[in-house]
Amino acid sequence: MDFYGYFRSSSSYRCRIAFNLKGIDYSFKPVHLKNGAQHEPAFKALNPQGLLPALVTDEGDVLIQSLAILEWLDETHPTPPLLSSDPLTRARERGFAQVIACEIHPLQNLRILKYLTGDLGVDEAAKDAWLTRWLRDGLKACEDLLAQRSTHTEFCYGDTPGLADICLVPQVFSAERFGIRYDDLPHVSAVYAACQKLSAFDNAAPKNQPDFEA
Ligand SMILES: N[C@@H](CCC(=O)N[C@@H](CS)C(=O)NCC(=O)O)C(=O)O
Repeated sequence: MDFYGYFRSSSSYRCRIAFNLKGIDYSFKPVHLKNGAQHEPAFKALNPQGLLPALVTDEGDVLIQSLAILEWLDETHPTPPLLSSDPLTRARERGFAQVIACEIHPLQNLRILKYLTGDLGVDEAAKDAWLTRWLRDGLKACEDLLAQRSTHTEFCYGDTPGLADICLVPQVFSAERFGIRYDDLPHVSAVYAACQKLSAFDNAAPKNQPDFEA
């Protein structure tokens, strides 16, 4: 399959972790977000939203939206599973993933930051305040959700990494990139550290991608 991504894109990062955990081979098609390649007609023919990632399956079907791609990967390559076999835990894993993918990440997206600093004329300090407000609030909610668990497992919702961890790690990476602190969030920090020890996560990191730029 063909995977359209970018080293620094956190929704691409999520999919890379899942590919690695499941041992799925793919052909990487870099789309240079900073240069605006996501707006080119060839890419918009795949994803009219002009957003990464996009996955073209071996049958030629195009999939967009990282959470949908992750669930499709899990359904078509069930081992190891990304979701618990228990419906309640599954709902919690999906809820946690959506806190990140639907509530935090959209507010740090390139097009949003460009609109703030370009169209609205917001200065760098105000942009940083925006990022700090929304990323900190979001990670604090993740911390509180992890603290509420009845069992404090090594990963978010179990002894093996799953959907929630796949979403958390790129979000913490983004916090680091934007200079947002999270060292006072012990559960988030512990899960992040546990994931970092796994090659599936390390190999998916932006610095280890073929299109990486310092
Ligand atoms: N909800 C989407 C988010 C997709 C998204 O925002 N992708 C970013 C990269 S992480 C992007 O392509 N941004 C391009 C832009 O803002 O112009 C998903 O989970 O796939």
